[in-house]
Amino acid sequence: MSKNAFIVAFFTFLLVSCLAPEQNKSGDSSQFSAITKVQGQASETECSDGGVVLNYGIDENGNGTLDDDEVDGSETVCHGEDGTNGENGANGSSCTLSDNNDGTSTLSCPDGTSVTIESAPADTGTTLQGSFNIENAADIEWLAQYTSVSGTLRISNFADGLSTISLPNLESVGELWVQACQTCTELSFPALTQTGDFTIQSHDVLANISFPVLASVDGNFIIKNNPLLPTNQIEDLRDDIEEENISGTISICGNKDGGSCGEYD
Ligand SMILES: [Ca+2]
Repeated sequence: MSKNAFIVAFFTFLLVSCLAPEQNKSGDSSQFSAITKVQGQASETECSDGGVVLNYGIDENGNGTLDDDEVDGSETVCHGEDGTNGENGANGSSCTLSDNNDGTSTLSCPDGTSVTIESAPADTGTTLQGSFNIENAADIEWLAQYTSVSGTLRISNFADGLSTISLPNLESVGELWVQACQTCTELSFPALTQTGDFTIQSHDVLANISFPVLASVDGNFIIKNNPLLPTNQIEDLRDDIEEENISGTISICGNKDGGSCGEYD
């Protein structure tokens, strides 16, 4: 029952209770009945939370309607004050993502729905298949995206004046051949652990080489004819790798403070 309907019913009950004795006196209660009619909404000054103005009277002509000339009076009935706000409800639960450890993950939601998605592949580095000849700085930059080269990496005959050749991401190479960079003073391969044949030769100004984690040379170890590269630095590298991890011939000659190469070196 709406609030207004309740008010009308309540008021009708009151009115019937008050008027019934007089009607009984007349002995003809069926001819007259009390009736109310909503005149309109109560004003805000009358009812701060809203309400209605009710007209009441006797339906003297028995037409079921309170006609204007039947109105005996009016009453304003206000709604009750609004209650205080309730407490906020608990937060809803959200979807969860679980790893299936098989390259997929499952997203599950409280409503029972779920979806399996492929996980992003782990960053395992990339292998460049084949053999490549690196000749300038742009080639070096391009190669930096790879961690491995399956074939021979030949770095030779640089013509663009690069002084340092650095491949910080390269971890393994099928064969490394660095030759005749006439402006190169330094070679830096900080991540290289594995190579096949290992050759560094014929650099006029090369003075420093850095292979701090190189642990295996599956082939010949040849560093020769680099007049500014100290021989003891080369020998230290050879010792760090350890000779048993070098499967082929070791040739160190023609470098700074070292002996010259013979006919067959
Ligand atoms: Ca009437």
